[in-house]
Amino acid sequence: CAPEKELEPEILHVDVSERVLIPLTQKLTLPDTSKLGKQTFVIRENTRVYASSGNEPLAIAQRFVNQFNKASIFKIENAIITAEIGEEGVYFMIDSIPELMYKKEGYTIQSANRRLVIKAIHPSGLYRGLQTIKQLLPSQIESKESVSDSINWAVPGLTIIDYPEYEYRGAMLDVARHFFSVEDVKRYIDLIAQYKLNTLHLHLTDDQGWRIEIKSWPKLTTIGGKTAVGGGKGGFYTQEDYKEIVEYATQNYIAIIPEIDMPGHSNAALVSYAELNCNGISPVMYTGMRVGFSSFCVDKELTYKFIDDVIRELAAMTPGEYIHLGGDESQATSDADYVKFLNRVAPIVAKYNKKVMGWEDISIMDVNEETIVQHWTAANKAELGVSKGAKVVLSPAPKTYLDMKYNDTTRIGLRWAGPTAVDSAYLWNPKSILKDVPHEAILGIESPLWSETAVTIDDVEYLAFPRIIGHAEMGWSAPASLKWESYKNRLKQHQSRMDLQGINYYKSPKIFLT
Ligand code: TNX
Repeated sequence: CAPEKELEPEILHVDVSERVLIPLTQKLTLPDTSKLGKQTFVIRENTRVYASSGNEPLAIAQRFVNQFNKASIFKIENAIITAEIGEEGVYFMIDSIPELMYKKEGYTIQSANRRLVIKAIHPSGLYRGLQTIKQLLPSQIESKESVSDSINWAVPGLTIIDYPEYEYRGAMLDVARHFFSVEDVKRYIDLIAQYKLNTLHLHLTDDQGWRIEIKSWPKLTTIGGKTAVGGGKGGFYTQEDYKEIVEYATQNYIAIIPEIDMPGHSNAALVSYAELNCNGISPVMYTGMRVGFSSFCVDKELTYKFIDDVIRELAAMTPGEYIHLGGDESQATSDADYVKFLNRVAPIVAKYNKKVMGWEDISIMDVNEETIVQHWTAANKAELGVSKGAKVVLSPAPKTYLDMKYNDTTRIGLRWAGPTAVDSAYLWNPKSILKDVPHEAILGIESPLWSETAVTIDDVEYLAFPRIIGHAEMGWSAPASLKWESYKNRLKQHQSRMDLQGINYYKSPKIFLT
């Protein structure tokens, strides 16, 4: 290894302002100016990467090595396990950290001349810390092939103590209106994970398509999965596909929340099985964009046998705690029937050891402390749920619906809650969306992307990016640090990172070079 005296501080000094972070960290401290240059950490050919014992820290450290080796012209060696911090190198260590008590996703980084040390109390924190490390390196770290220019792989000297403001930071993808392949979903996971989101809610069923194989009711997918909005070819996930998505998400410390929408938004199921309809007659597949016309048959016993089978099979493949029951826009079901129905279904979810999540409309049923209601349009309904003890996730449509157009001229998107420009998506206060809701009841923020107008993953990226990045920052960073001008400048500096990843983001002329 190169002795310290050979280093040239002038060349190695990296100003942290050249490495802007999104989301902002909670606490970042720089070494005093006289030591700045000397404190820069540089990755060289002989740099070793270490992890504390256990599969997960090692896998996270190896992820770092793999990404580095993809981008760099010289290669570093595979990560190895170490019991303690010793020689020069990069360290991913599980440790007890008093400042991070109860902060499962928190982490610390210390970057100095000889060592770059990431510590956390849980592997998920190491994984979040890895995302910060990538942003502390030159943007070429995102390159998918080795960059030929000689890159100074330097991390500025600093100390970070970081943890999320909210425990739930999510994205939702509607795979029912248009279907997205396993590869597409993995790509979306990659893109959101780098901004420290921890939940992906999959809207698996709707009037236009049923997208998850249920072995005891096979026609759901062979019939109900056959089409999509606009009459396209549709598709579905086999149980193996779904498990592959769950596994991929787990490796990225993202929980999957599957949604089976009920009692409304159920036309695809009702088409698949005539006997689920009150009159025993199947409707036809629907490929339009209307909502609110379908309902499961509340007074048929078969309905509950069906839902028990679906939830049993889904719960068995879902390690996360929640099953989302939808419950939105059930205009074809009376309120009395709606409550009767959901009060029978919620215990089925509990029977399979899962907790209920639903759109805020479900607040009129017997929700409890374990329920999550998801606010989207009617604050009073979410407030009702919270008054009964439920927790809330915020997805206010005018701010977080990624399927809204950015402005009148953008090529895809709906209009009903928008248009939503990039600044508008960022400029809102999660604490003032609902009245009389204690801060502890707000679990976090989710950005839903309904896919009526999104046909390909390129369309998804166009609608999601960059708005979802702002939501990710709101979910992670301290509220007092959220300033549009600062965020806008940082986002602009992330353009090259997005370009290297081939993200099809909307190039808002207010922010990016076009
Ligand atoms: C409302 S938000 C819906 C969806 C549509 C979406 C389009 C919600 C719970 N329901 O069925 O796809 O608007 O923006």
